Amino acid sequence: MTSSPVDLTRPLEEDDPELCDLIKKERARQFQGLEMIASENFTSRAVNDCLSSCLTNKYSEGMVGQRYYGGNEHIDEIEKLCQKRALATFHLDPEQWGVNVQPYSGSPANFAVYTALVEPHGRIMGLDLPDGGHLTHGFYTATKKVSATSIFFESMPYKIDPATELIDYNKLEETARLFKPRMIIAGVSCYPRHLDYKRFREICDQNGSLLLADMSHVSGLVAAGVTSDPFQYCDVVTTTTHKTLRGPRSGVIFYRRGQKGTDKAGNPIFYDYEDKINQAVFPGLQGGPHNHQIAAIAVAMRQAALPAFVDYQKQVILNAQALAAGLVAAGYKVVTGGTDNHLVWLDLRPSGLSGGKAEKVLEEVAISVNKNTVPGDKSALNPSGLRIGTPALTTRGMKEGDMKTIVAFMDQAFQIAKSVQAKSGPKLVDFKRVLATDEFQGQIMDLKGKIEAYAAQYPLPGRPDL
Ligand code: DSN
Repeated sequence: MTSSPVDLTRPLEEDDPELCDLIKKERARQFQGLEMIASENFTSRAVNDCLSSCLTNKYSEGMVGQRYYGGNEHIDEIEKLCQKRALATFHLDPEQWGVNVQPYSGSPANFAVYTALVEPHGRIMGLDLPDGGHLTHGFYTATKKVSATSIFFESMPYKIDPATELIDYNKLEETARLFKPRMIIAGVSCYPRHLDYKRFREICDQNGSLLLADMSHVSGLVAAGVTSDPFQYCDVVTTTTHKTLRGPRSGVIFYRRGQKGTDKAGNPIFYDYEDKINQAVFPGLQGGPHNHQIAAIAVAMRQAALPAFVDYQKQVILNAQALAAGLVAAGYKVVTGGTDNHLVWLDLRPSGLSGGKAEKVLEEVAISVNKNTVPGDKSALNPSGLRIGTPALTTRGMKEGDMKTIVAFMDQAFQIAKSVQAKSGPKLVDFKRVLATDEFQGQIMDLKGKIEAYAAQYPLPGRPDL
């Protein structure tokens, strides 16, 4: 018996209606709700087009002009264009900075940098995870090395000063003097203030340490010139491309190149990061570059260099500040009292709610945020706060007035959460059980209806169908 050939030209809707239906449901969820996860955004139709293009078919291990496979003449042009745009978007001189656009995302980008520039079990310092750092900057507990950065390298966290809720640069300086790290990472996953890269540089110079900025969260703000600039002070800068930068899910590594200075005899000394980083990405850690992602980064970088992108990033910050101010006015505690960037860090301890319960109630009323530790939390498993971001809603066109409305929605959700907790007691499992009862589902559905009607006023970019 012969089988009938699969029609490889059918659109998803016809080829796989079951899967297509799930994607449509997710698109509807994104459209109907309020996406306020600080690391998320809505990318453009043009970026989506690259991601679903023929570029996904091609293997191209190696660098531009030096591939291990044939047929890469167009891929080379695409990767070159992406590199050129990435450097231009961040106002970098190609004589002084190079860029690798092949990392699959931020975690592989960071690991490639450590692999390239820190010897195995070499020392790394990053902001502690419970204080707003990222897993890839190192994380371990009393019983477990959680992050691969802590398994394969020796990581030492620096922390936030509990009194100011700001990075404790003095303490970092003191610890770095003792620990003598090979690399210090200036980077955050949840921190609402500008980073002092100059101070990081000074501490690095005191100890012969390299300075890596992981600007993933704020790279869109950096491109727009509305936050502090890591390139002025850092040796290497990594970023994801899908957060404030509003591109595809991917990662990029910028590294210094060219002349570093002169030795005592007056001979030039050159940076040696380029080959080490390129070789750590491939063949060290990755196989073929994801060319559809690289093309999509090129598109996003072009968009990020347009004047409208500066307006967008300014609005992202204005919205976050309006959100923070509204929450404070409504009686909530915002870590550091406000924000300079795209996120608000909410401490729910004074409100008597946990991050998990608040996240759950907001999810039920179609507001997506994530629970997050706050300074002083004892366990990363039971965080006391929320991280709330404005990049995605700003992309949909929302402004400060909308943030006021959203604060009112959130306040109503938190009041429901408090009533639920009064009945359920402290355990999350009991909280979820009581929340699911008719008594509370009526209030939840009512609020959800209002929020979905509100969100639906704002268009969603990207493909109109999927
Ligand atoms: N998941 C991203 C974030 O939310 O910050 C980074 O891994």
